[in-house]
Amino acid sequence: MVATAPRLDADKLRADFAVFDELVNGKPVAFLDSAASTQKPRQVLDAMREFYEHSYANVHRGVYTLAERATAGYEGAREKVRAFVNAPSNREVIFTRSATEALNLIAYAWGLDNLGPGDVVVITELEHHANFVPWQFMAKRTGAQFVNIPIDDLGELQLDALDGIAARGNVKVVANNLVSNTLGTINPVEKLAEWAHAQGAIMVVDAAQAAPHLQIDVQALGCDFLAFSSHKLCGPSGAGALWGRRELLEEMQPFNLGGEMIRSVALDRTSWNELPYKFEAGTPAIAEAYGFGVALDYISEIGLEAIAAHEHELVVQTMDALAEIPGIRVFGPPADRRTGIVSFDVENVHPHDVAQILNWEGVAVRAGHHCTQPLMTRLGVAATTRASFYVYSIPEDVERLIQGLMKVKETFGV
Ligand code: 7TS
Repeated sequence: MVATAPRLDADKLRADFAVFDELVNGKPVAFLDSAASTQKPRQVLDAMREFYEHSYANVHRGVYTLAERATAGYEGAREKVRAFVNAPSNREVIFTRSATEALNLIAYAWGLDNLGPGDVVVITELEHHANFVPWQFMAKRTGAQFVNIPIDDLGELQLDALDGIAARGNVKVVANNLVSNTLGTINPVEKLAEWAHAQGAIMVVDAAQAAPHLQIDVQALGCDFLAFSSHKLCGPSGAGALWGRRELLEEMQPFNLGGEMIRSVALDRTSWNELPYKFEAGTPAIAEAYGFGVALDYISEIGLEAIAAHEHELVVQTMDALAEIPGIRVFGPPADRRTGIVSFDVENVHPHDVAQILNWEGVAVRAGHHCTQPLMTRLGVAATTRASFYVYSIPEDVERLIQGLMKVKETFGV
């Protein structure tokens, strides 16, 4: 018997997304900007509406039925996040506003007390600003060095630079994305985590661009913190998650202060609540966390293996077609070492002009630096055009992208 890889039926899934039944500017939309944020299926939207209508109150404080339902929905979502990343305990899962907030939480709450002169903060040349700027800021503030792992011309990390970095001082933290949002590169986080631990450092993983596309197992990755957002995996915006190793979270001071995160407050002394509440001050994004959990169910049911296989087919189709067009340069590694992201440059045409003409054709892509300016500098460009895929993307979207690019070339005479 031949084992068949799991597959998804994108045409069938598209029925869950109302936007694909509509015309945008008179055309059906070829939505190729899922790396920025995904569309939302009816299942998530209906569940959130139902939650607001029948189970809504503030969480963790009421003894009445609605508050109990709301708390059960919110805490149920925490359990879904835990299972999704195979975290050992619910107490290690903190709801945040986004991956950005989760990464800032680590940089502040861990960094302020653990970094100082002589220490080294290690990031990479292909970080999203969300995992770059907070560490740069914290290194400056504490007097630590801020050192980056360079990439090669394909956008892959040059791990032979690690010895030189270790020689520079006391490496305390290594922060890297599991998948690059600009190139789609899948980074060797397990290896980096091993190296980080050998230096006595912690490993912080930005999984914003990985969690929607690859099975995540924080224990197998061997990292210490991992952050991701709901809105990139069919869930609502305004919700994200941070997983952290319990010993570290226990030792850390809180990030936000106020209600819910305390055990007791008096004029002379305040003590902190237990995990995870110590890091969840104030009223959280309750229905959004609930919707996040429903989105995790939605994509888990489709299956991450099927999602990865589907995106791979679209990436191969895109890269093959782009290779046929003179004057187009594709950035990043070969298709088998990336997720569903393709960044490229059309010679002599600014990416914003490319995206504008594609928009007239009903093709939605992102043009810009993608919040990765150090990477743009390394690639020697100010911006790229980026197409990115998700469960509802279809080969016809790619065909429309390619036809649109022909229009771009015709318009600019390139
Ligand atoms: N890390 C990576 C790798 C990302 O791609 C993003 C968002 C973030 C962190 C921040 O996530 P947020 O949910 O807190 O905003 N990336 C993108 C993008 O590529 N285009 O728009 C947002």
